[in-house]
Amino acid sequence: MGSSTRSCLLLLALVVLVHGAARSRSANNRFPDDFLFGSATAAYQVEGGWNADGKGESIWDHMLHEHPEYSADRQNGDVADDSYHLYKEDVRILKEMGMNHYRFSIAWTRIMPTGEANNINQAGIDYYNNLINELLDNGILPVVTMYHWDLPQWLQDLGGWTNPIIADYFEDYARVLYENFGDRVKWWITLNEPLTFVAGYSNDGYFIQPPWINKPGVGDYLAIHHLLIAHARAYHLYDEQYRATQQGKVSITIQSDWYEPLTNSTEDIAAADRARQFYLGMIAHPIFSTEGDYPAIVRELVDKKSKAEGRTRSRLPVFSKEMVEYIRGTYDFFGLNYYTGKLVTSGETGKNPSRDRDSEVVTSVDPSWPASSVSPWLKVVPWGFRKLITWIHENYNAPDILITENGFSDAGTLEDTDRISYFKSHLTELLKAVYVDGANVIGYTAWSLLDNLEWNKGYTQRFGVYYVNITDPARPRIPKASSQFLKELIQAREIPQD
Ligand code: GBH
Repeated sequence: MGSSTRSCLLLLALVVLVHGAARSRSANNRFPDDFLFGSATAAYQVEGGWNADGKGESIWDHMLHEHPEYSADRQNGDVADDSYHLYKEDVRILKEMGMNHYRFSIAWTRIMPTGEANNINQAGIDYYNNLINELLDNGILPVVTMYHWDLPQWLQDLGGWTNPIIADYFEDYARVLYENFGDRVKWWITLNEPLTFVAGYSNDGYFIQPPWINKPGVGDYLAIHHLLIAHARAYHLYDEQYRATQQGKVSITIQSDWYEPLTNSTEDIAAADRARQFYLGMIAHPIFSTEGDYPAIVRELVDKKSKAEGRTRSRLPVFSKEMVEYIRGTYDFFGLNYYTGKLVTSGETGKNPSRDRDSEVVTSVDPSWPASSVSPWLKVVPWGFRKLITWIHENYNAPDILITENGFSDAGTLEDTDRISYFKSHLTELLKAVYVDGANVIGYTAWSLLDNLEWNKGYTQRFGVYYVNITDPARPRIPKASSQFLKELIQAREIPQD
C-alpha cells in the first residue's frame, strides 16, 4: 500500500474515531426513547380532607392530633395541599411539565375507614377514580402506591405490622384496589420504604413516626417479617386473579442510601457490604435475590446476638422454606428511592439491642459533601446514585429499575438552583449507570410535585418543584425554576450541558 493510501486510511480511521466519541458523548446525555419521567407525592403529605366524606383515622392523623408537639412546626395533614379538592390542579401542572407518569399513594382509610373489607367508603373510591381518570384523560400514567405509611388506626390498635394478621388485611385491601382501579392502573407499588416505616416500632433516629413504639431490634423485625409476607400476598393475588386480564405490574419501593467504605481496608469494605445487607438487603434479598430469604450475614449476626442475650429464639423471625419460595420473585420491577450516601466502618452503635447494633457498622458523612439541603440527613452524593443502581443491577439479576423518588429540600425558594443542580447531577449519574454499567433503568420520578407535609418536619423542609403557600386557603401551585428545568429536560429528553 502506498504511503498516500496509508495516510488516507489513517485519516479515515481518525475521523471515524472522533465521530464515534462525539456520538457516544451525546448518547450518554440522552435518555432512551421509552424512558419514563414522572413526579411523586403521598396521600398524607398532600391530600388533606383527613376526615372528609367518611374517611377513617390513620396512624398519622392519630399521632399528630394527639401530639402536635411531635411536629417541627405543629402542622399536620388535616388540610395539607388540599389535593383532595385540588387534584385537577395537580394534574394540570404534571401536564404542564410534560410528565409521563404520576406516582401517588392511596390512603387506605379513605377507602376502608377501619382497614376492613366489609366497610368500603364509596366516596373514597370516587375520589381516586376521578384522579385516575383525570390523569388518563391528560395522557399521564398513574403509578400507584398502596401504602405510604398511613395505616388505619383500627389496625394499629391490633398491633399493626407486628401482628401477622396484617397480611390478611393487606391482601383484602389490595383486592379492593385491583377490583376498582386495576382496569386503568397498570403500575402498582405495594409498600413505600419498608425500612423507614418499621422504625416506628423501634423509635430509631430523630424521625418521630407512629406508632412510636420503643421496641428496637424486636418490634421492627416483626414488622419487617410480616410486611414481606403482606407484599407477597398482594403480588400473588394479582398473579392469580388479575394479571391475565389487567396486564399490569406489581412491585415494591425500597429506599437506600449508598454505603461507601470509609477506607480501602478489607474491614471497611466488609462493613459497607454489611450495611447494604442490613439497610437494603433486609427487604430486597428475600424478594429480588436468586436464593431468597434474609441475607446470610443478617441471619447470622441477629441469631448470634439473640443467643448471647439468652433468648430462646432469634429476634428476627424465621421463614419456612415454603415462605422463602412464596416471597422470592414477587416483583415486576425494582422501585428505588435514593437521596444520599454514607461512609461506613465497623463498630458498635445504637440501642442494645437494635438493628443498628446488630449490623456492627458505624456510618458517617464526608465533610466535603455539600450540605446545601435544609434536611440535615440529605448530603449531596450523586455518584452514590450510580453505584447503588449498579449494585442492585449486579446483585439482583438485572431487574428493570424504576426510580420512584429522588429529590432535594430547601426552605421554599422559587429560584431553586440547588434543586436544579441536584436533579442534574443525579440524572447524569443515572445515565452513566445505564450506558456505562448496563443497568436497566426504565424511569425517573422526582420527589416531589409539590411542597408538602414533610411528615414530622411539617413544612420546614420543602421538596416540591411547585411551591405551595400553606397559609393561603386556596393553596395555589406556584412553579419554581426547577419545574421549568424538568419541563425542558423532558421535552429535549437530554440533560442540558452548560
Ligand atoms: C422519602 O423518605 C419518603 O418516601 C417521602 O415521603 C419523604 O417526603 C421524602 O423521602 C423526603 O424525606 O428525621 O432527620 O431523622 C426518604 C428517607 C427516611 C429520609 C427518614 C429522612 C428521617 C430523617 N427518609 N429520614 S430525621
